[in-house]
Amino acid sequence: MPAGNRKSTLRVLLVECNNMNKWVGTTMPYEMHVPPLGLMYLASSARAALPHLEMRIVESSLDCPGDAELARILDEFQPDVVGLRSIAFFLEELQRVAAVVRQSCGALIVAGGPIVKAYRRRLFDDVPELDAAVKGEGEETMVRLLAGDSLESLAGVFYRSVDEIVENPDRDEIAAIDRLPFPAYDLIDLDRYEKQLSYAYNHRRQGVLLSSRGCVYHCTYCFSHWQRMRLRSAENVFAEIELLWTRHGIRDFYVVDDIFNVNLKRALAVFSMIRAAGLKPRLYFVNGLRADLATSEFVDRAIEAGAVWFTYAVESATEEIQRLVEKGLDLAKARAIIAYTQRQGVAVNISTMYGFPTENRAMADRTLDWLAELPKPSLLPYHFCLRFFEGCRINQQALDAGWNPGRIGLTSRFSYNDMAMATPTLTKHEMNEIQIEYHRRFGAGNPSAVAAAVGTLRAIGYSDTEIVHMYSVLMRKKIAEVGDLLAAGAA
Ligand code: B12
Ligand code: SF4
Repeated sequence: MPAGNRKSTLRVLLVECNNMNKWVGTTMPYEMHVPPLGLMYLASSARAALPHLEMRIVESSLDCPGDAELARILDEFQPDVVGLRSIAFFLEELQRVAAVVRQSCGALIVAGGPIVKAYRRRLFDDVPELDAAVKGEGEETMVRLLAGDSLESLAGVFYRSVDEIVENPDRDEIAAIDRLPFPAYDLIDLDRYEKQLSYAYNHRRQGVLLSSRGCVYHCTYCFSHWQRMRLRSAENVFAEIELLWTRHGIRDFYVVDDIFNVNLKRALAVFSMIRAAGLKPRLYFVNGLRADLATSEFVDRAIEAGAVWFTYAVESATEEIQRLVEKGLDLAKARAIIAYTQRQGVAVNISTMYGFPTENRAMADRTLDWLAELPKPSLLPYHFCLRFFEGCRINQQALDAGWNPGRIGLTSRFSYNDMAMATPTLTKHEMNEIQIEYHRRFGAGNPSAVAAAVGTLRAIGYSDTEIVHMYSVLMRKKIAEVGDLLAAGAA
């Protein structure tokens, strides 16, 4: 590996280790695949710093769902280093990929992504093939590693030494994130991703945008592996949009920031640059927008700049739970701006959750009643059972509320839409009832909600094929045409 490597070119294979079957269910005819942004960032930084690299990016469930396919890629590429990104949910896939890599070649195996801070040194027990794991932000650590720095001297890693796992100090996060090179879109096949479902369940040439890193809030249930929040400048964000527009022909941009609207002035500046340049992108805020920071001006300017998809993270409409999870959302402001956005005819998703420590049936019902007071239901049925990720403060809150420790850990391995388990304040039956009640009132069980969602999707440019594919995933059954879907709404 690096220090002792005599070859003039260093070959680095980066693998997104995910298993979309596990996520959407094995019977699904369509899968969601999003360009692996973290790996594309790593690749562009590494190439900019070290010209002698040859890099390749693959997504395991898309490019090599079988061991033989993965072994073939390894045999053909002959990597010196294999970098694996994963999240806690996909531990088994990380294990599968690491085992095949170790059987196939002698490359250095390095893990990264949220799974590292979730599992920490225990990851080396679960994945014995690992040589090292990078904590949090990866660009600088990866560059130093590939430049030949020894693992002993490398900040920001865990590594396997002779008979122990060593943790080095954290690396400071990059302050000037405007200096990071834009993600390496040339290393992924955009045509291939267009055939998959995007984060907004349509088939488009996908641009994925991360205009900030981290978050200023500290909700107790949130898993964040960034240390602090950093914003890219409006100019830098616009420059990336323009580059993706001109060089890669991308028209659909999926914004994955934790809170894109945390700084209103910057958000408005991005929108006015898009308009001034005469670009007409479609913007999808697929991750969270903070509703009580949004204003009618934000919504209007966003729509003028092409926004068609807004996602507001509410979680619970009770003051008790807002306090417990330290989110502190102003529910009156949230309701007003959500209603305003819905009236503009764009897609509006409202993410809510149930199953919080100390939450009882009356509190969970209050969230449903709050949703009923809005002009429309959430476009996507986003009412999830709370999941506990290792390292989150809510785990201690659950223990304090008398939860069974074994159950807390278990939930992070389930998908958000998997069935719920009982809590000390909600029986399993009640948990199921809450989910059924949500779908009866706002989701697939309400024909007028489905019809309204279909109308909005068509209005923002979704084809009927996209709508059918989207609902096949959401309802976990194959729907042949939109007519069937509207009829199925009553089922
Ligand atoms: C986009 C996104 C998705 C997309 C696409 C996923 C993808 N391609 O990664 C979709 C919608 C499919 C998705 C789904 C889910 N997601 Co998601 N998702 C995100 C989101 C919003 C952004 C990810 C991203 O692009 N970040 C930006 C890049 C730059 O960061 P990064 O990938 O972490 O990479 C950096 C470092 O981690 C490191 N790094 C990463 N890989 C490697 C590899 C090596 C070798 C090295 C050295 C370094 C390194 O360097 C990178 C650059 O600094 C994050 C939240 C967030 N803000 O990060 C959640 C997040 C990753 N998702 C999460 C979860 C739980 C899920 C689901 C399991 C939800 C569910 N239960 O149904 C599903 C699983 C399906 C799936 N395929 O991922 C959690 C993971 C928590 C955990 N403890 O593991 C997160 C952190 C959200 C949260 N706070 O809960 N997700
Ligand atoms: S849940 Fe959202 S607002 Fe809260 S800390 Fe996480 S990213 Fe920030």
